[in-house]
Amino acid sequence: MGMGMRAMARIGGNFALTALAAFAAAPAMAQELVGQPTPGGLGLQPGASVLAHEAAWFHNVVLMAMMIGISVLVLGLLLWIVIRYNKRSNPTPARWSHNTPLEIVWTVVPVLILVVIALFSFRLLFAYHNAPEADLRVKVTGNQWNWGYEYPDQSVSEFISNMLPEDQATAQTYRLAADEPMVVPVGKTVHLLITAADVIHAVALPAFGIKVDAIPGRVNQAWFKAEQTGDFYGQCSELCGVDHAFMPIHIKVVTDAEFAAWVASKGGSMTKAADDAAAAAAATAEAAPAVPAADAAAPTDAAPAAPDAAAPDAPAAQ
Ligand SMILES: [Cu+2]
Repeated sequence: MGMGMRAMARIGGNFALTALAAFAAAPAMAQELVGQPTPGGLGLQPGASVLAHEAAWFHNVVLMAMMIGISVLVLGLLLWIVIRYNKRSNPTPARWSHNTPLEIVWTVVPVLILVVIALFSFRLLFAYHNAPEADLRVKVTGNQWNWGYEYPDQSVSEFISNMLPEDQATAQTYRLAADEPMVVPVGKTVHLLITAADVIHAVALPAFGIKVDAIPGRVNQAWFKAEQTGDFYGQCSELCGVDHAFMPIHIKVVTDAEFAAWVASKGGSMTKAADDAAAAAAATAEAAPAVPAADAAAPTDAAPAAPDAAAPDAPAAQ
């Protein structure tokens, strides 16, 4: 009996120590690896975008507090009933049933808990949907079993991103790293236009707080603004077939200059949007020869003014 108790105490003590060590070690280890899973890590990956911080706060502060509070309350009630109302301490049990005030309390309190969760949850949902103005758009297409990335504003046509084979990746980044990552500039708002070519896939990138389905015939949207340069890894998160585990999402965040160099290496142009606006303005000028030459030339010089060049004609025509 004595031995048994001692062994139990030792196991309990070891468990408590292990749990404590895991909690103490997790934040320290998690700080070392941003954008990828940490071996032995607990909890969410450290965030590198505003949505990831907000989602982590919602989970760690709001939801965890409620889960712990409810668990402790229920455990306390159970222990109280077991100790106070067992057969020995309470030989003659009460025979009453129903207690209206108590029933109102256990209906209203859970409703209030859900309302509080909903308030924070909707706030987060709106943050996901109210994306700031895009600095850059990337069309993301899920294929069986790789990803296609296209940059319409920079005229970078779609390229395919395949998983790096085992002998070219490190043990840590195998099944996370890709041969042709999506490259984006740091500190810029990136809109992802997400679709699929065959079956449903999903874009998930924990460090940016993103998980959005890629559905054939439909364009879903996600956004992020990377806070630091580096490699960020995610994976397809919708079971999409036999190679589902082999189509990682690898996003490389670089400086503006590096991004411009990368766009050039892909045969794209950083000024594509400006080029298009200028071309549209020139076309408008040609289509309306009556416009004085000075007015026609102005929008060509200042590309963003191109839509205004057409505007004065429109109300006149109606
Ligand atoms: Cu997939």
